[in-house]
Amino acid sequence: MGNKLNPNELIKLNSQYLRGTLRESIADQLSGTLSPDDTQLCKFHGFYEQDDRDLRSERRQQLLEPYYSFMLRARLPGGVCTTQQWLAIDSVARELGNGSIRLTTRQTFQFHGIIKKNLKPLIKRINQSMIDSIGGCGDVNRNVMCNSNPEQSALHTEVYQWANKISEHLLPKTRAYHEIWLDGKPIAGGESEPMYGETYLPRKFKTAIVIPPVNDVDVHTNDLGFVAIVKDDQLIGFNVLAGGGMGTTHDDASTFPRLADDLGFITPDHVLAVATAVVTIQRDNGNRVSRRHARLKYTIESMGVENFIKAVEAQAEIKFEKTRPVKFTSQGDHYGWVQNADKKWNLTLYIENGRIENTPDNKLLDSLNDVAKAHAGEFRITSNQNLIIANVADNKKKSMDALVKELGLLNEGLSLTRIASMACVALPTCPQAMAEAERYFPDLLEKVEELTKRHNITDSSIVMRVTGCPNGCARPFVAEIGLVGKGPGSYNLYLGGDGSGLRLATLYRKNMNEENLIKVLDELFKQYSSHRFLGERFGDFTIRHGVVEAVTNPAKGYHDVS
Ligand code: SRM
Ligand code: SF4
Repeated sequence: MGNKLNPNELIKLNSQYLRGTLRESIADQLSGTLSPDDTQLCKFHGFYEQDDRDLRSERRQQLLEPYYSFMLRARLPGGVCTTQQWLAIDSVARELGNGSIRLTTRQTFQFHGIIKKNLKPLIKRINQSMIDSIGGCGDVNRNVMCNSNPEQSALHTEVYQWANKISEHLLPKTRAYHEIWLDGKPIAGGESEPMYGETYLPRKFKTAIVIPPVNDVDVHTNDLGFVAIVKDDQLIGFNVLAGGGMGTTHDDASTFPRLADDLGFITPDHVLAVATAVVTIQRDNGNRVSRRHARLKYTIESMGVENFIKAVEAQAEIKFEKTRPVKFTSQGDHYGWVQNADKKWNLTLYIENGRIENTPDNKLLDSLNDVAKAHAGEFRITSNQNLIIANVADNKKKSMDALVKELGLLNEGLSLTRIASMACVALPTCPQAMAEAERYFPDLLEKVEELTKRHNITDSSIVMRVTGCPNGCARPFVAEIGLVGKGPGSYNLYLGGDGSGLRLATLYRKNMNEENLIKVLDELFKQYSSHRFLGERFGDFTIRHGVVEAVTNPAKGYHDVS
C-alpha cells in the first residue's frame, strides 16, 4: 500500500462541496453516462451509474456503449413512510424507473433503470413527497436504521425519533443537492461542512438503533450502533457500539467482517454529541489511501478500542457508564398481525428479496398500491427487506385482512427458513456481482426446503443469506448459512451465525457449485436432525458439533446475559 491519497479524495476536495460537473453531465444527452468524477460524486446525491450486465456482451458485439441507467436510493430513516408517500413512490417507479421498487436491507427503497434524462424529474418528484436521497450512498452517514418492532409502538415512536434526529444531524450541509436537483438558489457567502469538512469521510458510514430483544437491524454490523435501554417502559439511554461492518475482499486477509465493540452506556441527551464524536474521529483517522481499509472498523483496529473510547469521551465531553446488560433473541421479522399497546394493528408481509414489481404471475406492485389506497396510515420497510402495514385502526383490521387475503399477500404456507432469509440485488444491475443472488435464491431455497423436509427439520427457521460478492449487502457473515458469490454459479459457504446477529459465521467451504452445496447441506442437516438439542438453532449446532469454530467477537458477552 503506497501513501498516495486515493483518487476519490481529490474528487471530493475539488468538487465544491459535491457539485462537481453534475449539471453539465446531466445536460449532455449525447451519452447515457456521467463524467468519471461525477460517477463518484453522484453517490452522495443518492444515485449510482449502472449498466445492464445481461446486455453487456451483446451490445459490445454491436459496437454500442453499455446500456447505461441509474439506480437511486432514498433516505428513509427507520423505513417509515406514509401510504400517500408510497403511492408517490409507486408512480415514480412506473413512470420514471423500470417499474420496480426494491426494498433494501437498510430499510429504504431503490429505483432501478432510470435513464439520465429522468433523474432530475425523479428526484424532484420524490422530494415533493418529502422524501430525499441525500446521503443515500457516498462517504457520509447512510440511512439510519431503527427496528420496526410492531409490538412496542410507544417505545418505537420514541426511538424512531432518535433515528430521525441522528439522520438529520449527520446530513451533509452542502446546498448542492437543492441547487442541482430542486433548482434551489445558491446561498450568498459560500458554505462549509462543519462536521464533514471538504473531503467528507474516508468511506461510507452506517448507523442503527435497536430495541432489544429483536435485533432485526443486525446492530453490531454497523459503524455506529445504539442499543435502547428501557426501564419500567421508559427509555433511559443507550449502549453505544462502534466498529461493525461486513464488507471484505475474497482472499485478502487484511479485510474482514467485524462485529462492533461496546463503548459503554449514555443517557439520551448525549446521543448527538457521541455520534458527532465518532464521525469526526473517523474523519480524521480513517484510511484515505486504501478504500478497502477505510471503514471505521479498521480505524478502531488500528487505534485500539480503549484509545478509541477515550477519544470519543474527550471529543463528546462525556464519560461512558458501564454497558447495561441486554439480551437479543432474533434477527428476523415477526410475521402476521400484531396489536400494539395502543390497540393499533400491524401486519408484516414477506416480500421475496424486497422486490416489488408486476410480473405475469404476481402483480405485487398493483396489490400494494391497492393496500396503500385503502389504508390511511403508514408502511414500514424492515431491515429484512419486508413491508409492514402499520397502525391499522381496530375497526379497519377486518377489512384490511380481507383485502390482503384477496390480493394473496399473506404468503401463508411458506417455510420458516424462506421467510427468515434474504439475498442481495446482484445481477443484472450490480457492477460488483460475481454470482447471482436475488434472481437465483428462490430456486435454491426450493432445493434447501426439500432437504429440510427430508430431514424433518422444517420446525427450525434457519437464517440463510446469499450475496453475489463479498461486500456482504445482505449481511451473510452473520447468517446461520451464508453464501457469498465467488464466480458464476460458485459460492463460498459460511456457517455458524446464531440467529440473533451476535456471532460471525465462519468460512466452511470455498467455491461450491449448487450440486456440492446441496450435498454438503444434506449431510449437515442429517447430523442436525439426529443430534440437535431441543430448540437448538442450526447455527448453534454447527458450533457445538464442531462443524465450524465459533468466531470470538466482542459482542459475545451480550448473548450470555440472561
Ligand atoms: Fe451494499 C455496494 C446494494 C446494503 C456493503 N451495495 C453496493 C452497490 C451500490 C454496488 C456498487 O458498489 O456499485 C449495490 C447496488 C446494487 C443494485 O444494483 O441495487 C449495493 N447494499 C445494496 C442493497 C440494495 C442490498 C439489498 O439487497 O438490499 C442494500 C442497500 C442498503 C441501503 O438502503 O442503504 C445494501 N451494503 C449493504 C450492507 C448491509 C447493511 O448496511 O446493513 C452492507 C454490509 C455492511 C457494511 O457496510 O459493511 C453493504 N455495499 C457494501 C459494500 C462493501 C463496503 C465495505 O466496507 O467494504 C459495497 C462496495 C463498496 O462500498 O465499495 C456495497
Ligand atoms: Fe452487489 Fe455484492 Fe452488494 Fe450483492 S453483495 S448487491 S453483488 S455489491
